[in-house]
Amino acid sequence: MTFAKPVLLTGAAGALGSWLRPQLLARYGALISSDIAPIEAPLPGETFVQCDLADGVAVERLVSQAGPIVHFGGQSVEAPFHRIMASNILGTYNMFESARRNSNKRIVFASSNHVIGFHETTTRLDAESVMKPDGYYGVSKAFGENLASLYVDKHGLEIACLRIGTSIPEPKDARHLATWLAYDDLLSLIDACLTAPELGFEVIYGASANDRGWWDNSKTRYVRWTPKDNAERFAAKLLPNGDQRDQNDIAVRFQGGPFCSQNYDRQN
Ligand code: 15L
Repeated sequence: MTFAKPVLLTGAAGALGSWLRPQLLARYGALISSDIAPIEAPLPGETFVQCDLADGVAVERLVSQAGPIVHFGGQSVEAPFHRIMASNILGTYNMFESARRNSNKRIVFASSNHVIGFHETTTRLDAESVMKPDGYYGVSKAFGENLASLYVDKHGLEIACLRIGTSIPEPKDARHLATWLAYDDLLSLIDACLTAPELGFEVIYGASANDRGWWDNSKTRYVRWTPKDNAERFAAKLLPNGDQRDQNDIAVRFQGGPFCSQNYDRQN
């Protein structure tokens, strides 16, 4: 499929962005990549624009050259509030507002499982479950989802918020057996969002078809996506003696794992 204007990928220098660049380019024919950090060299057919998401003028210029937006830029782990505020809160506002002004209707927004991180791992969630962020990072992604909802309802944008679990080449620990999103499944998810005939506001959990998963996507309204991989094929290697973790450990008890235990000082 091709679009009238090139797909814009933000966060292009990050781990997921670096993997996605050639894939999106091959699928959609033209790509504008952007990041606050430089990349080594653009690929044939790719244009790279270095841009700080907190700089509204630069974001507007970037977005005006592009069509659909795959917004993976910003801080991707927990950090001091002011850093999160600049890249993820102001940065996401700049991105959605520029999209509105330039009529770039469709956005795939990399949200995160840390929007719901303080749900216990015994709870199965769907898109309507209440948000329970597990840090400033999770709060910033919750902000992004709410901003998306506003821009869809008030301005007619089309935004899919991907609550990505753990997208890495292979699961590395017991938690990842539930949260893993294989790279090929991430790509098919982005593609399903970009090519859905109709899209409004959608929240989709980004996890492979993991036997131990916690998230239910059966209520999606617009996007039809069936992940193919399953972290269970790594279980025997990761847990040769079964799951012996202390289930009362904060990082085990809650879905956000180590993001929940970071700075946790609740006494009761
Ligand atoms: C995320 O949102 C992070 O971007 C990623 O680095 C992982 O920590 C992932 O969540 C996770 O929960 O495993």
